[in-house]
Amino acid sequence: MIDRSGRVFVAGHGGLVGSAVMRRLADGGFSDVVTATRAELDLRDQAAVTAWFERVRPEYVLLVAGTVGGIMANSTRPAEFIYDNMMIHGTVVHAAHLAGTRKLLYLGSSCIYPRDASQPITEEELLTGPLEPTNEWYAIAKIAGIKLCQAYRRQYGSDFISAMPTNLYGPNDNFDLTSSHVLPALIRKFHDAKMSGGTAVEIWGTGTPMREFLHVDDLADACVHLMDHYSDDSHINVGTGTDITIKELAEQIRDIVHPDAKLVFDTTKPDGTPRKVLNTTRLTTTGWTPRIDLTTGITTTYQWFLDNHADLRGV
Ligand code: GFB
Repeated sequence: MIDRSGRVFVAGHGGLVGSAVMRRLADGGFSDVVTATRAELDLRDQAAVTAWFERVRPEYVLLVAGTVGGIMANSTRPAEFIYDNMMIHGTVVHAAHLAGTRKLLYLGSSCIYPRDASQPITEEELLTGPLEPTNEWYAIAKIAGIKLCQAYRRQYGSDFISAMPTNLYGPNDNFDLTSSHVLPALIRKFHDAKMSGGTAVEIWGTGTPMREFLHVDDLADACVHLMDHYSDDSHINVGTGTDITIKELAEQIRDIVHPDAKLVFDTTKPDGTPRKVLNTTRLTTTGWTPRIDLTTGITTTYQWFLDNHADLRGV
């Protein structure tokens, strides 16, 4: 178990994952949690990050910062996705090493695996085949992050671990239709249709791709669990082990948000990876399983949207 009174740095505390980690640390009795806003610290700037670590000296680091987005953002902004992420991981891991950080958890993504990986995807599938083209820039940066942690562990004995979460959603998600992931995008689209009295809701692609969805509060809980109980060279998958088609997801969201709506598939938009479901055996053998089922998760995330997005909810 890591020391609850030790200083913990959450890199990326304002994002979907970071804000969930902040809630989990507060609930877990962590008494010394430190953060830095983008204005205070540019995580892509090695000199600034090194100086910050020398001054603040966090004992533990949860590296959950990054430039993230859905299929469209990944395919249209490849330079930002590869540069920002490679820099952020490089600076923070190196500074943590220099400052003698006791343990660091680096968060990757299930898109690190080959497009045609065997399903459910085990950790061993990494680097066994070509990546999905819509997100290869982000995936390459995330793979570099895993290798970075392994390299520091091998050369310096650093206790740096990597976790690979599946597709995430929850409070503080991005509901912008050009950069969001599918789940918040569809909540917003069904909601917008309901508010405008419309029934047609556009779903990108064919609806046949399969995805696995994990509530971000479950991920945050898994991160703390792994900080307490996992210390290995290999990355570890974090998911539910269950997937559904995008059509089934859209139907579930429709039933919760706007039951009268009709699904219209825009097949000019990309499908991306045909299927992406993680094998979570390694995680479950450490004694962790998720708690929030998809229906509950969608319902509470929609409520969060209604409570927090007066700007977007058409009132
Ligand atoms: O969530 P998403 O953008 O990312 O898309 P990926 C998942 C699937 O939902 C794709 C479809 O087949 C989309 O075509 N989809 C349907 C939609 N309607 C929509 C919509 O309105 N918005 C969006 N965004 N999708 C991402 C990667 O891949 O997964 C990232 O690009 C990251 O690198 C993330 O790894 C977890 O699951 O395809």
